Amino acid sequence: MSITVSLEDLTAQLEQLEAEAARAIAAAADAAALEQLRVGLLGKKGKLSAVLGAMGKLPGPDRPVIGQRANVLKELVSRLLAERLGAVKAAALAERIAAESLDVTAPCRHVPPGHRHPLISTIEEIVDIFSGLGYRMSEGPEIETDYYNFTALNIPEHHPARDMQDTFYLEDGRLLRTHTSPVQIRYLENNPPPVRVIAPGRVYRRDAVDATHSPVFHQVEVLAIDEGLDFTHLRGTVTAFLQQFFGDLPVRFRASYFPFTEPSAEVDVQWRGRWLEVMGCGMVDPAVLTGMGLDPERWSGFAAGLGVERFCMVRHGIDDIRRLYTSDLRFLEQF
Ligand code: 2NM
Repeated sequence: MSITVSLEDLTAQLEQLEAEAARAIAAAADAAALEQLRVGLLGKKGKLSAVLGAMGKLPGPDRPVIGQRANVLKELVSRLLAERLGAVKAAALAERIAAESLDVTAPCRHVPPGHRHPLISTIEEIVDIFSGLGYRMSEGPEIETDYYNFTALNIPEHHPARDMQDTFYLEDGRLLRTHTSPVQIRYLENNPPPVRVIAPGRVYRRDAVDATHSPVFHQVEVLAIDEGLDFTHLRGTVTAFLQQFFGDLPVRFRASYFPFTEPSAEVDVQWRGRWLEVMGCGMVDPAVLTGMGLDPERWSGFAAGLGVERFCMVRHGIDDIRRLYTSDLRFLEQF
């Protein structure tokens, strides 16, 4: 038994399908419902496929008429699906935005603002003053070789000058730097004079802890090398720096000794009526210049070094260096 289908039948079916699809799509509430409709209408086992399956039973000349009509339907349904999908997504977004409204006046959890550690601000202040005097800043490794920390600075092995700066050694013979001068030696290797450079950083000495000593502390070292530099340039620079940092107070230089400078001096400032020793300095020893391949007949230089903790303690009236390392907020919040 064969079922006969007519062109009119199929055309009517397609028209009915179109009307049904348009109604269902317009009523679909969300993306999932639309996907379900797409599968039911246009999928392999969907309603359109069913109609097209019956097309084979039409007389030959009628088939393209239904084929074309089916294509028009397919395109229309696809377009309606896409449009409706856009609309439901936009509606969902609008709803979410309305529901998630943000009250910018609502009270919030209190997060106290942080600030720099007083040691860091002291370093920054010192670096700022020297950059105003035309100095570059340079940094280097805290683990150093014997050469950069001692030998290049005119402190040979087995020389008593080594006792001034006892340090910590690694098993491979390297050591924790006792000053930031090695940074300046490295800087000179890469930058021909004239140079003006300061080297801030952490340094190490084998010292017992007390109110004024720590095996780890911070230094800033200063170096200028040029033609014609003499002790007056050293004195002028150090005095200008100290008066910017501490205010316009008396400064005095006392003869001293460092292996890497000759002559050398300690510098005191008169702070609240007392003389306080605040830095060391001197003219770079010709032996250091020669070691760097510089002719001491042409180049001369001055250098100075200071302990950041001491500067910080004097400035803020702090009586114990350990306060700078214990991270006690009741103390640190005062700065
Ligand atoms: C000081 C005192 C005197 C110093 C020397 C050098 C270098 F690299 F040029 F040799 N840098 N810093 C120096 C000189 C440091 O600290 C108390």
